[in-house]
Amino acid sequence: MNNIITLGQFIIEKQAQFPYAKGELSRLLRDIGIAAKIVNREVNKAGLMDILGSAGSTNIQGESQQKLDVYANTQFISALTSGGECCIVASEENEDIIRIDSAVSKSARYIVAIDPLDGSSNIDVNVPVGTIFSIYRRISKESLPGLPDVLQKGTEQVAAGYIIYGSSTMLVYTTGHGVNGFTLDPSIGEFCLSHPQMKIPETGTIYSINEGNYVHFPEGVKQYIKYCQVEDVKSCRPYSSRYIGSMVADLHRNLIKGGIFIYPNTAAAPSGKLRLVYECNPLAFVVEQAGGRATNGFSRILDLEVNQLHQRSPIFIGSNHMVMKAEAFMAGNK
Ligand code: AHM
Ligand code: MG
Repeated sequence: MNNIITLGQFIIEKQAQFPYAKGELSRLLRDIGIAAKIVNREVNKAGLMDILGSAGSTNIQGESQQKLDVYANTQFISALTSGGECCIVASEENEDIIRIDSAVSKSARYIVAIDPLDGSSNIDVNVPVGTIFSIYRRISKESLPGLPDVLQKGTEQVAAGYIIYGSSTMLVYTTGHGVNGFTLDPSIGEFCLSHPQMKIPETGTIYSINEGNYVHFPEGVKQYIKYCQVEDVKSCRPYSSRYIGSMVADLHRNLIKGGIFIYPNTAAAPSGKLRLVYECNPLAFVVEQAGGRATNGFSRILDLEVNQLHQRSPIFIGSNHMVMKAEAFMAGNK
């Protein structure tokens, strides 16, 4: 085994570059990595256990919860609670923030927002699913930590990333100094650095959108889709359409190969489907750090005001040139 750098070693090395760092963020990232391995174990053997299918409950969004949704949520919350570095967890699966009241957590300086199992409607058919996480610094000083600590703009994130439970399991994250990807080596049970300093290609040939909703899309999106389908040798069009329906998987592919992912507003969902706090902001941070772009069609995702925990936003995210092109179509149809 030559030159293997595990996630744990990498985090410690990075921390050493910041002599005043107290190691809390490092420990938080380590806790997320541990919870990811536990969830990965269950996702991997899902077909063998009584863990597939609906849990018979609905989450705050009114969506049916899968048993694995509930399992992943419990694992991440428990890892973050026992770690002691985090004073609030906000989860896509919970209506309210979870304030961690243990003696150590009262003085903890970090807030974590998670979508514990994104794309969970795909679990039963063995399609990749993911976990998305986002870390903020607590802004409440004397007072108890609360909702304002969570409702910070995406620009205030100190770290964000995702885990993709796919043909191999990867953890990809940024602390604002580029993006690094780690692949889980099941034989040693460690995430190992496999994709250092990830960069998204400036442009690509893949567009990802649920085209079944075409009739409900804004005019600018309809025109951009037509643009993607028109033949043009110079820009390698027509582009390929690839839509897994699991955002982490669609985004991960586009991050590596180049492409654009769009979940726009529709007539039925005027603010789109995806959540700003749990999905859009963390993935926008990762993609920007990889050299890409993320907007709501008009404005940068990371600059959007966050007013509600479960706020939704349209998203156009991926390779710089492709996102800018889609924005140009949106601007022509304001
Ligand atoms: P979830 O958090 O409830 O799993 O929903 C988010 C998922 C994304 O992963 C995916 O991109 C999108 O929903 C797919 O939605 P649709 O089926 O409307 O295309
Ligand atoms: Mg989700």
